[in-house]
Amino acid sequence: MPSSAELHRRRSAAVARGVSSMIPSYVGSAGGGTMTDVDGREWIDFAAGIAVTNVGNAAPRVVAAVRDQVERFTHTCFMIAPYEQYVAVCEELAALTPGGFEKRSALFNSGAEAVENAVKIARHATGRQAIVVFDHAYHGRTNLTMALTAKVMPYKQGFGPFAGEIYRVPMSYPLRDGRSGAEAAAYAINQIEKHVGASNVAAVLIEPIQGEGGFVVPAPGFLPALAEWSKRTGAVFVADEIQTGFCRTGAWFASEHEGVEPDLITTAKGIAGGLPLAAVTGRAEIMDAVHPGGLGGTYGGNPIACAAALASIETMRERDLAAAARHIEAVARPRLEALAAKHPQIGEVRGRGAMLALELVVPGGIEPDAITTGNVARAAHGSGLLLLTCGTYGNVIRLLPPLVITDDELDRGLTLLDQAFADSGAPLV
Ligand code: PLZ
Repeated sequence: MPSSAELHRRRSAAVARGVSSMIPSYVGSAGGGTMTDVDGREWIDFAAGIAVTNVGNAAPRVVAAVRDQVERFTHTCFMIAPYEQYVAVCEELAALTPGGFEKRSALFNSGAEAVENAVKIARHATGRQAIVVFDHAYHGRTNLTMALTAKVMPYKQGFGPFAGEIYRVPMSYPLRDGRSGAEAAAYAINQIEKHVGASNVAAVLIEPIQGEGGFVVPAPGFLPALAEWSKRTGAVFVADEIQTGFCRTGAWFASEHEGVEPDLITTAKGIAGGLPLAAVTGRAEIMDAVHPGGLGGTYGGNPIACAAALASIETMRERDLAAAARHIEAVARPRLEALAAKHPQIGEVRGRGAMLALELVVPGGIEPDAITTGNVARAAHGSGLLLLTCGTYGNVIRLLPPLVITDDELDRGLTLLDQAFADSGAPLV
C-alpha cells in the first residue's frame, strides 16, 4: 500500500485544490469507532465522516446487505423500473419520523439535493416563493443551498450569484443572544412578518440543532413557536435533520426532543451507514402536491444505498443506538465539564446525545477564540484523534463519534482531547 506521503504527492497533481482534507493521513481501513491509516497508525473516530457512520464504519449488517444487493442488481433507475428496496425505505421513514399523520417520501443522493427538493415541494404545494432560513444555517453547497447557507468562507466565496427569495432571520443562540426561546422566536417572527410578509412564505427551514454553524441548540420553545407560526400562516415547516437524524441526538430525530412534528423532514448522512442516500419525508398532501415526474433523478434511491439504509435502520433499532447516544452523552458530558473547569477558553459545553460541542471564547467574555480552537484540533490530530471544528466563527470543537463507539474508545478519545488542550498551550485556570 502506498504511504500517505506518496498519496499526498499524487493527490496534489490530480485532485482539485478546492477539495481539501482535514488530516494528511490516508485511510487504510476503518471499523466501528476507529480508523487505521495506510501507514498503520490507529485513530479514534470522533467524526463519523461528519455524522454519517452512526452504525459504525463497515458495519457488519450494512456490509452484508450491500454485498447481497450488489450481486442481485446494481441499478435500474427507480423512474424506469422500480424495486422493493426504495419502497421499504420510504415505509421506514414514514414510521420513524415524528408525526402520526399520513406521509410520503422521495429519495435522493445527497443532503443538499434533499434540501433543494424540500424547497421545490414547499413552493409547489403553497404556490408561494419565499424561504426563511436562519443565521449560522448550513444546508449545502449547490447553488440553491449555498443561498440557504449562512457562512461565506469557505462555502460561498466567489460562487455567486445566488438564488433569490431566500430570507435570513436571527437564530436562537443562548450563549450569544441571551434570549429565551419565546423571545427569540417572537423576534424572528416579527422580522419574517415585517421583511417578508407571512402570506409570501413557502417554507421555514431550520436545523433543530445547527451542525456546521456551531452545534447551536436553540433555547427551549424556539422550535415549537416557529412550527406553530408556520401552521397558523400556511407555511411549510421543514426540519433539516441531515446531521441530527438517525439516533444522533438520543432520539430518532432531534425534533422529538421538543415535541415538534415538522411538515417535511430532510434526512441523509446517518440514514445509510456511509452509502449516499437522502430523503424528503412529510405530510402526504404536501408531498403529493407535486405532479408525477416532477421529482426524481438518475440515482436517487439507488438499490445498493437503499439496502444499506434498511440494514442501518435495523442495526439502530436492534442495538438501540438512540440509547447509545444518550450513554455517550452521560459519559462524555462530565468529562467535558471537567475540561471546561480547567480551561477558561471553554465558554460553553452544549449539545445533545452524541452531538456535543465546546465553544471557545476569550476568557471573561464571549469573543470567539478560533486560534485556540485550531490549535486544539491540530494537537488532537497529531495524537491520533479525528476531531472536527465548526461554527460561523470557527471556534467550536464538535464531537460526533459513531454511536457504536466502545466505552474504552470513547475514554481514549476524551483523554486525547484533554491532552490536546494541554498541548495547545491553552492557559489553565
Ligand atoms: N444540511 C444540516 O449538515 C452536510 C457538510 C460538510 P450533503 N453537512 C456537512 C461540507 O463542508 O461540505 C449538511 C448538513 C445539513 C445539509 C447538508 C448537506 O448535505 O450530503 O453534504 O449535500
